[in-house]
Amino acid sequence: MAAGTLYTYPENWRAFKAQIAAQYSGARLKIASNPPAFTFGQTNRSPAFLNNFPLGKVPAYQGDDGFCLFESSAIAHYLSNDALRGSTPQAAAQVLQWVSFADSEIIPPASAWVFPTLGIMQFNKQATEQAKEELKRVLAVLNQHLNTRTFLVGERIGLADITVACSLLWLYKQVLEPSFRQPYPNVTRWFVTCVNQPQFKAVLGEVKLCEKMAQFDAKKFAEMQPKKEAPAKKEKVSKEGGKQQQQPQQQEKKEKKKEDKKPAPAEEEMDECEAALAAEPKTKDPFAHLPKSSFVLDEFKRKYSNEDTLTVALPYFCDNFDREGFSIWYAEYRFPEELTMAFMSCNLITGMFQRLDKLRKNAFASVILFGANNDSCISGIWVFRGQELAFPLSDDWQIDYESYTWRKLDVDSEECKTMVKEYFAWEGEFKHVGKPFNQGKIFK
Ligand SMILES: N[C@@H](CCC(=O)N[C@@H](CS)C(=O)NCC(=O)O)C(=O)O
Repeated sequence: MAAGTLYTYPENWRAFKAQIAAQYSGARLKIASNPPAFTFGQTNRSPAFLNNFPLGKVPAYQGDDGFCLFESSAIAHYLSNDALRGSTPQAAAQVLQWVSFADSEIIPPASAWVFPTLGIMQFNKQATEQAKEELKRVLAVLNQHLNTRTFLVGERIGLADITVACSLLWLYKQVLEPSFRQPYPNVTRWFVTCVNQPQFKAVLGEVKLCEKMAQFDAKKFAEMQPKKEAPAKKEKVSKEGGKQQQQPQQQEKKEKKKEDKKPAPAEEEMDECEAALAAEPKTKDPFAHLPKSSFVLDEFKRKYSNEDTLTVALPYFCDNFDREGFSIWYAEYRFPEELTMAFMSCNLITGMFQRLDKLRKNAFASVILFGANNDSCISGIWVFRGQELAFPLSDDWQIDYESYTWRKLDVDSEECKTMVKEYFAWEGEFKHVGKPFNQGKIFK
């Protein structure tokens, strides 16, 4: 069973294909879509990323075993099972047919029509009208095919349905208003069936079909253009919503006027993906609602890093811990049988810490790898701001936490006191870990 990380930006429909396929197949997929794990425009241009994915594009997949793959359809294929891929040569070929159909027949006109409505591409009336006509043809083909079928290939949902439905996602959300989709009832019936499957819902959430065709969002488009150094320009919006010729300010020189009359050079506009990312709402502090705490986590961390654990840091922790403002959790890695080389398991732990860097001000953890190569387990003590597990509070933090079981400890219990002491000091009996691990070597 495949297990690995999918690098993408949030809400990327290309990544959705792989994510939904993984929901069906049971492949274990971590999503790296936000800092610190992944910053679109930075991480994907770093030498380390380019070494694995030379185009620097996302989605990109890296297996826990190091296997790297780019191109969203290939990733979705890899994360599928045989049932999704088509279990006969004919079915598999038909799946490929619909995947190619989505790439070459749906995506180009869908992008031309939908992106201006999201304000991430300039509006061009002719291009939009042409896209609408192309999509009518595409929808008619699908409608005809689905006239006698529930799904695109075979009797069950497969990769063809996942891929084509994801390609139609933004169309159905933004522009396919009831009158436009009315001639294609089989397509809408099939699309609604797909997106209401639990495996789709787990990734897409509730998909609300468009009620009124969205138009070009000129304001958003203007806002999302990168700031230029040139003086401010006035901008008018035509009745159709198209941006008219930009007018330079009067005091600018004639030469400058000439320049400004040219359409903006392509490289100055955001590409569709950067614009989609810029459109993401800014995340707010997930702990903002909590009352101020008397326990200064930073101060404890300073003592823990610089002074003796048992004589200084631990007593400070016990004396100052704020049970209303913080909670203590025991975490155990769920798949110890998959841990092989110790250095890889250590990377797993440190990778998790790196991905959770933004939690630094609100959490502390001491995690230990017990045992030896090919026979080990991981567990730790986590201290979190608030009384709930912090991970679900932010999409940024959800990559690793499902690989662990989490148990909130009663701060007054002997169990908690012992665990805190042992994990903080990295020494002790670790009775709960059991033999042979608690007698074996401890990698810290
Ligand atoms: N055919 C590719 C397209 C991937 C693609 O164009 N990705 C864009 C984001 S939507 C990207 O990563 N662009 C970054 C760049 O070009 O630097 C796929 O389906 O995976």
